[in-house]
Amino acid sequence: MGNSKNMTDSGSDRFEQGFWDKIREETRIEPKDWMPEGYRKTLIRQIAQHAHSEIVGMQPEGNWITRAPTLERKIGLLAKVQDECGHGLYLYSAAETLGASREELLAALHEGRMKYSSIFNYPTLSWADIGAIGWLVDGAAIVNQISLCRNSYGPYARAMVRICKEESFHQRQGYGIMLTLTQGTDDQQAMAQDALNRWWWPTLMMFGPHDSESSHSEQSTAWKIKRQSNDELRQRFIDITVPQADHLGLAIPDSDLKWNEAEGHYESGEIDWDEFWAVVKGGGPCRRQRIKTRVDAHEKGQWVREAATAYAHKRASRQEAA
Ligand code: BYC
Repeated sequence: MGNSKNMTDSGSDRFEQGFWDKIREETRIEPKDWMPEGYRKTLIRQIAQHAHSEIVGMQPEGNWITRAPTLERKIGLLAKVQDECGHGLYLYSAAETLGASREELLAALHEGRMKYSSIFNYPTLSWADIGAIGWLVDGAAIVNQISLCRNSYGPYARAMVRICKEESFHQRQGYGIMLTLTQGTDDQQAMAQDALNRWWWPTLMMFGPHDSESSHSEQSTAWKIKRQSNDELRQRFIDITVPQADHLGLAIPDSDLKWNEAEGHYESGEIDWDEFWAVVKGGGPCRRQRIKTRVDAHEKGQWVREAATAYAHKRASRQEAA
């Protein structure tokens, strides 16, 4: 690996200068390029947190596959959950290019040493929650990830391009579910409103703390890992989503929400930051269940990994013999 320990420790001025030249010129940093150790560690943290979010995010939705109301909805949801697994794979692969193995990252997730997005610690109580996740959670993910398509690390940026394309289908299937429910019976409309009430604020929390409270933003912005700030992206999401809620005939659960004509943005109420930090620190309503389900799935999949490894060895030795 190009950024071996010796190289990063010695970190000669020439290498460092070359790194910053690339950052300034918007040339992507690639796995074999020299990079500061902090840059590598920050990327591993963020990419792994993102990968963990994808695979833990399969759980709240996977929970509804057997209960989808129609065959078409079931097929759509199954495909979405499979896509999320694929996104995890692209992201773990991107982290591997930085020298972090999938095994060690998964162990860190399972042992609570690494985070995943706060949003997946909330329960999916009704079918409308599947609509709300697609519309809001995937909608928020797209806003964040479109920005990440321009991040400075090549493998991460390229993974984001593909993930964003797939997320846009997810967002549309979620909005489609909400549209069907809001055009349905009074009970269905109430279900859709209830889902929006429960998912709105946790979705806004996905963008992270206010810029003033964000410990990593300044450095990550200098390295062009982050291209827009937490608050800028959150504001963009609100501006895009409020008209969509209006179209559905649903009310955003924020009495302070109002359009500011002069600014060209919606003003909104304050997030409950105590709740955010409690969830981030492991206190979310479903956290224990999510980790247990993940660890169980990992243990049950041990034989699959062993079989795949044995098959790969067999193929390699046959090719060698041929
Ligand atoms: N949840 O300095 P900050 C998806 C942590 S999956 C938990 O602003 P940063 C999808 C943060 O890690 C969506 N923790 O951090 C999947 C840091 O803690 P440490 C996942 C959070 O990294 C299935 C501390 O708070 N998307 O799309 O500069 C179905 C200070 O924060 C959260 C990504 O992961 C949170 N919400 O900015 C459907 C995108 N927010 O490490 C959809 C990639 C903050 O110092 N990640 N923290 O202990 C990012 O863009 C950035 O990491 C963040 C945070 C904007 C999230």
